[in-house]
Amino acid sequence: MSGRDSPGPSEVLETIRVSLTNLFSRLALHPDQSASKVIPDLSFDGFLSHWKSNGFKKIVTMVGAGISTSAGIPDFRTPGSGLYDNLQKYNLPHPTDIFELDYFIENPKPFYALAKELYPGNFRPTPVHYFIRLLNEKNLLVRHYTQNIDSLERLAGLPEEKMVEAHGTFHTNHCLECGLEFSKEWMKEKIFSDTIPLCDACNGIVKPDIVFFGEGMPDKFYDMPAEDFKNCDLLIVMGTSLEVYPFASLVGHAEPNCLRVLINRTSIDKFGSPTNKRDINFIGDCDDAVWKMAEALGWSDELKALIKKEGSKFEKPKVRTSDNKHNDDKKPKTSREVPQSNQIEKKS
Ligand code: CNA
Repeated sequence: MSGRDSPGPSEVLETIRVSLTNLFSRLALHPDQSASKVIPDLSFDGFLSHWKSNGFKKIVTMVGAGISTSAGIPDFRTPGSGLYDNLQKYNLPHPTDIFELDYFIENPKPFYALAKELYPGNFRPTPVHYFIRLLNEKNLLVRHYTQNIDSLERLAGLPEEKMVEAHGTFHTNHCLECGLEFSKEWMKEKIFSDTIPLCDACNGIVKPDIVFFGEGMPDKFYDMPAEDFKNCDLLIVMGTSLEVYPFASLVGHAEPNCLRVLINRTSIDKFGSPTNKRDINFIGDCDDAVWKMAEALGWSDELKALIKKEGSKFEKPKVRTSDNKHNDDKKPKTSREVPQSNQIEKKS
């Protein structure tokens, strides 16, 4: 869901610079190749003990759909459960067409049917989202770059100015013909009443401001990395296949002495090489990884308390019955034991 139609000369130069940096780091031909490893032990445990003893000062996070799968939102590319394997009911010529602008203009129905299923507000944030909020509260987070359109970062309480929602959000909506803006509430009403949203002024199609293939990324995405990555000492990349450009090229902005940690269920060829000096791979679940980080740093109780406090905002007030009175008397679960089914009960 990305890509500009006609980038300007400075964007072209920047893309070339980032591509070359990526290529050099993949080939381990970085100008700084004689330097030693950024930390002595490039295993995940080595990273945790370095963080514990030396700390990091400026952290950038970069995430994709994998940080929201434990909330119940499918990603794109996981075989079987990913969205691209489950769009048959929409009879699309190709699964990615659901996010193609040209296809949308011809046939917006499949997109709006999917938008209803995945509408932000039906799901609650995961431990990863709250861990990122904790990084911010500890003044360690420079910026959070997300490809997600589920707004779970906002729901987790991460301030808007700390985020770059690279593929846009459902928070604002515009008419594709005349550019008139429509509110989130207006769009939600259309989506949930299965009505194709048409502009009150010109009858054009109104689309949420999420970035489709063939559309431009928000200016912030181009403006902020140069400053954000300056002196950044840790880049954490979570739950992304790094398949979608230009978002994936952000990893090339990290300076040679910036440690880059990839946390993902599947390994990614282009991330790290056997001779790399600063890349760490954690192949597994990102909720597990953040709990390991929290534990190593002594933040587990704080993270649990934050999840518990914020989680209560999503819960319906209980109606006391003799049955649940009995259950209430049982020992309370810790927040880590609270099931992360994450489907938010709709508030009436
Ligand atoms: P992707 O290409 O589907 O990759 C997701 C990656 O996450 C895969 O490599 C998975 O192995 C991995 N993964 C899945 N679950 C976990 C987990 N629990 N722990 C660790 N790793 C996991 O998705 P990307 O985000 O890389 O691709 C970018 C697209 C997907 C963007 O345009 C998004 O807008 C779009 N997308 C967003 C959402 C959302 O907002 N939640 C959902 C689906 C797709």
